[in-house]
Amino acid sequence: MKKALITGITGQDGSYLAEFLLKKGYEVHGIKRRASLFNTQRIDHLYEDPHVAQPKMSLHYGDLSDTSNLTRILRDIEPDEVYNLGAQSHVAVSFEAPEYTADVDAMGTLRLLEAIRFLGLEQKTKFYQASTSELYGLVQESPQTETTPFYPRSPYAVAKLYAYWTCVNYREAYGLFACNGILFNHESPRRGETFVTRKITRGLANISMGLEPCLYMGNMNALRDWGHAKDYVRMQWMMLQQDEPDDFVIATGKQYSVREFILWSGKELGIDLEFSGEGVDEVATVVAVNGNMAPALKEGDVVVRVNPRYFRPAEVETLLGNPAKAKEKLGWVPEITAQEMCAEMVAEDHKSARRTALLKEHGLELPVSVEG
Ligand code: NDP
Ligand code: GDR
Repeated sequence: MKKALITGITGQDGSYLAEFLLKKGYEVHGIKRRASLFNTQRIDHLYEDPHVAQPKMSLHYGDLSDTSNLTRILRDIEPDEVYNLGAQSHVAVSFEAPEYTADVDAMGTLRLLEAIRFLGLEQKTKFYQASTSELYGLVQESPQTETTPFYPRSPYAVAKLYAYWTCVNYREAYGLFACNGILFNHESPRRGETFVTRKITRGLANISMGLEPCLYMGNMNALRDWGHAKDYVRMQWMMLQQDEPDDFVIATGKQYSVREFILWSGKELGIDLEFSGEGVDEVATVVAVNGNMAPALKEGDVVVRVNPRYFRPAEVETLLGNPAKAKEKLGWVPEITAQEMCAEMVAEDHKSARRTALLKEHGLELPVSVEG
């Protein structure tokens, strides 16, 4: 039985990857951070009580900022594969906490790779690094491929650039089987609530049920190549099953704006929206309500406004990936379109908004977090 260690197992990708590897028969180990509240919601359905069985999935307390902790976990498990998905992964937050982001996203990767080397696991342990399309930042060519020059535009992207090259360097210097997946944005109903797609699907679902008044957005002109996390974790595993380590762009090859994603989400809720105004005065207004998914809305309601607090000090305006190498060498193609993914996300968020609205109707009001 192969053993895998996943950093970031409690995150969006970590949860899908753990599911995927368990189905493949792996023994899965994950690093979780100590938190003052439970932070395992995304993997609770995979949990097996360690008191009664030898579980297929085990969690270890740890942190990418703690060298001895990482080394001890690696020594105890001796994994066949390490998936380094743990990160301070929010681009806007990285401008607020640049040093922490560098410590976890850049140095954390170095710590793991050094621990593998220190423990003499170079020939046994394969390493996957969660690299990102944010490396392209101010894009130098379009669509972006594995050879497009990088131009990072945030502390997050700069930290991930360090991690990218460290991974390449350990491959070249020490013969480690280390791969970079240069993944473009990928989303799902498990996406963190403050990333733009989930902020939109959750926000509009709440508004449609009368739980929030309005959605406040940043730069709606931004263009992204959005895929589904389920498709992308499959590729993370495929990369480590090759004969030779290599780096791959993982993307859909299609690009849409944040504004388009808002319109799709509205449609899924039966709301037709129209944008008007410009810059910080731009709004989206309801022009028709169809069906019964949005009982709180009527024609003329303003549901989206712009708020400059969501603008970034330096923006990545456009990203579009060319996944030809992944298709050619590994036979990978994405199976879920951005529109299908949006529909799935809206359906899940609407279910949860209905539940909250029902409780409210019965006097059991739950606070709805809106800060994003
Ligand atoms: P999430 O933000 O959903 O998950 C991040 C994970 O990292 C969480 O489990 C989090 O723990 C953990 N983590 C954060 N800080 C630390 C730390 N100091 N030590 C250990 N673990 C930590 O990210 P995604 O699942 O979306 O992304 C996975 C990886 O892929 C990340 O590295 C991200 O940067 C990268 N990436 C993501 C893309 C995307 O579109 N989703 C695209 C390209 C790259 P906790 O749950 O406790 O917060
Ligand atoms: P990104 O994702 O920065 O691409 O990083 P995010 O969803 O946060 O932003 C995408 C684009 O939407 C614009 N935007 C807003 N973004 C947020 N979060 N909130 C808003 O209100 C808002 N309004 C407009 C942003 O400015 C941006 O242009 C994600 C993360 O998962 C990274 O970890 C990963 O590496 C990259 O994708 C690929």
